[in-house]
Amino acid sequence: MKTIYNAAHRAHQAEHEFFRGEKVAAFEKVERADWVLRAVETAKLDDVLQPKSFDDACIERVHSPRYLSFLRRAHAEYQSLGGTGDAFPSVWPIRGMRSDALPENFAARMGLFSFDSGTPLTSGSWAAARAGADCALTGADLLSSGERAAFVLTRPPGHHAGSDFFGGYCFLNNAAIAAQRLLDLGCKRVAILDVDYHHGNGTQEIFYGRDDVLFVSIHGDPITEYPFFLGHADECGAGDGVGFNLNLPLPAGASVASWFAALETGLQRVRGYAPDALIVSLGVDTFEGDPISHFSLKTSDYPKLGALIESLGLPTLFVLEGGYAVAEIGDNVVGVLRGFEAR
Ligand code: SP5
Ligand code: ZN
Repeated sequence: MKTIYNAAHRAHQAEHEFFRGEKVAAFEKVERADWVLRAVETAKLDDVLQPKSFDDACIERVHSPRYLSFLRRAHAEYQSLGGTGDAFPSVWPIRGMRSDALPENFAARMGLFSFDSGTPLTSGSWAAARAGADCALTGADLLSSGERAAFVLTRPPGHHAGSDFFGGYCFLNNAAIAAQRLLDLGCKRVAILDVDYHHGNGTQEIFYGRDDVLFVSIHGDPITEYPFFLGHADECGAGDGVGFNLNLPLPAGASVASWFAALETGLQRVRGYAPDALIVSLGVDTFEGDPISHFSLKTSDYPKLGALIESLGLPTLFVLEGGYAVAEIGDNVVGVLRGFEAR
């Protein structure tokens, strides 16, 4: 399968994040994509393509215009106020406060449009994320023109970003943007299977009230795991979306066998939905050596995951999400892709 690569990802280079009051090296770093690209090339997967350029209208199908206009200028605005380095939010509109009124104050808007302080907003965040969205859109167009599968190799990741907020290292929801593009190009139903260790709260939020996108996620139980405030098993959708959201949380430390059992449940639900296309939010932070996660998949488990996804027989777009064990991220991601192709 072809890879669509976001060369502009390099513009997003966080200096640090915070852990227990300390500045620690950012986990979501440039080398992640380098390792994946190297593994794609070593495996001779297929061509590596640059993305085409898409109009902002394609992104506004998923993200609100006021969020996008904030994000596009946010770091420049921060700098113009004397801010140095990466920008972090510090104040949020919690329950009982208003998020409809747009504040003038920059710090207030940082908080309005985010849900954590773990996502450094860098001078290159917009450029990198926007190019990533172009990769996702290019991938959707490839499926639409008849490709069986494609791989969107991009960072920063996307699945924690919602219609009008960033967080969890994510700014633009690449998987959601691709799903909406497929619908706009004629698909009636699209399924998103999210196998990242963390619940894809942004993707869930974007499609929660809709029946034209099925969201299925296997993840660490939010009772102990990030993003904590979404991803429980009883979240089934709302309104037209009831029955089209399936969360399969597993306790931190869950076995590989229980993970694959949850995957089987998720795949059954996707089969029952009979979508026209599948998008896989492909995080490999389920790996046993991941520095911030607590599942224990081994490198040899990833080809099996790819083969099981292939057995659905659907046009499939893989979109890179998390995975922070950089030395192994390439083999793990490409293991999934090769497992898909080998069947
Ligand atoms: C896309 C994705 O995988 N986002 C994950 C965001 C997780 N953010 C919280 C990270 C908390 C890191 N804790 C450090 C533990 C060091 N032992
Ligand atoms: Zn993750």
